[in-house]
Amino acid sequence: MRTQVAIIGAGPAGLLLGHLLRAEGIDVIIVERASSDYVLGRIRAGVLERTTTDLMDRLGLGARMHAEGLPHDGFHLADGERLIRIDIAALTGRQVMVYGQTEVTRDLMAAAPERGLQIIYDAANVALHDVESDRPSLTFEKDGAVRRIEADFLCGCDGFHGPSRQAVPPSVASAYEKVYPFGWLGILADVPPCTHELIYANHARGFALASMRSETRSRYYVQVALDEKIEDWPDDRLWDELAVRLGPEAAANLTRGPSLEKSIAPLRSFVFEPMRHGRLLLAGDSAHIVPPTGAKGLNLAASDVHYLSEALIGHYLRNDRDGIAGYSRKALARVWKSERFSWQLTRLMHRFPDGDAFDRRMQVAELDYIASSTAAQTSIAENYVGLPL
Ligand code: RFL
Ligand code: PHB
Repeated sequence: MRTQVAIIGAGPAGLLLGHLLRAEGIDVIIVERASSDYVLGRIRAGVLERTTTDLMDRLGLGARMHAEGLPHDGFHLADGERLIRIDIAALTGRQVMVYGQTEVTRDLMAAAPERGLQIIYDAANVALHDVESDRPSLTFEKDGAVRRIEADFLCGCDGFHGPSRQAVPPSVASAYEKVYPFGWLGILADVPPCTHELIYANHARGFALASMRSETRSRYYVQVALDEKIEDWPDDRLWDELAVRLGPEAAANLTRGPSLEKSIAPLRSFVFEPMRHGRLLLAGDSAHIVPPTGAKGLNLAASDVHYLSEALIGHYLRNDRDGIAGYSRKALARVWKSERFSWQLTRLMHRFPDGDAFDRRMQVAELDYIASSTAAQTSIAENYVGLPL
């Protein structure tokens, strides 16, 4: 098989990129290790920046998102005593959209056949070849046979554990990493959310987040130690813990119900540089990870894909070679700013097992400052809604 662009991974980064290239008539094949059901079964991001919703609109795929998604004007930081509202709409003139990654993925998947976007699911042992040459290729196994796809470019959209990043020789790359000493235990349940807006709570027993997917489906998280297991957290224990950590106001409105999904995710910050090596281009979680506290992971994948699609479209439609050469620098400038914001909010809102009394006083002082300063709230708001492209 031969194509212009071969994409590894059919998560949001790969699907968005595939659609943006197809919209300009560029030939694309996506190769995905998992099945489509497996991809849709993963419960992840819930908050979309305008940059992400704009991409869906540009593709003409935003109708269901606008009909079913919930535009939010603000969110809250809770510190055990008070709720600090960050009025993102008043402070930035922008909103965020609460619409699950699962739904974004579903919309992109559903539109693939009619737009000529070929996705090969259940592709085992994907391997990248000759990325430093003008004729890169990838191989994979499907239905007992080994297949090869030759392409002009390979795009690594295969998440943190995929093979693309490994195809960049360590001698030309740098990786920066911070692993946090805790994870998030998430629960999804068909119960109405306890508040209209998200609450990020710093409580003595650890962080908690009240989020949602719709008026009837809630998503909550609690900070847990890395050695904790799902079995340690029957639904009742989790609801009790949320009621304590989110504070009395939220607890009074907390509707309990059986979990549809429960999982633990470790938290890390990670950046891999550069995001291009020869004809291999990385986008999304394959190149960087943020802790979920700032709701930035999916949105960063979308902004990478915006820059990468511009570069590839310039290459094919305008014979512009500079776009590809400049992709990594452009994408990383935005990545590092999101890394900073996600790290700062994570540090502010969690209880660190190795934190001392001084660290705690710093959190209290920072929350006090945020509560009393429009400048501080504006800084948080403009990062939360997403920095300009
Ligand atoms: P994905 O979604 O991991 O997709 C990668 C795809 O590549 C496939 N793959 C392979 N395919 C072929 N061969 C291989 N060898 C392969 N190995 C892997 C995988 O099967 C998969 O289909 O990466 P992508 O597309 O870069 O998208 C990134 C986002 O998924 C991620 O950043 C967000 O989910 C992060 N995130 C959040 N982001 C936000 O913007 N807002 C949020 O509110 C938010 N909340 C979250 C989150 C992530 C979380 N977890 C579980 C990590 C909340 C949580 C709990
Ligand atoms: C979610 O709803 O899954 C969610 C919302 C906000 C975050 C992280 C996750 O910061």
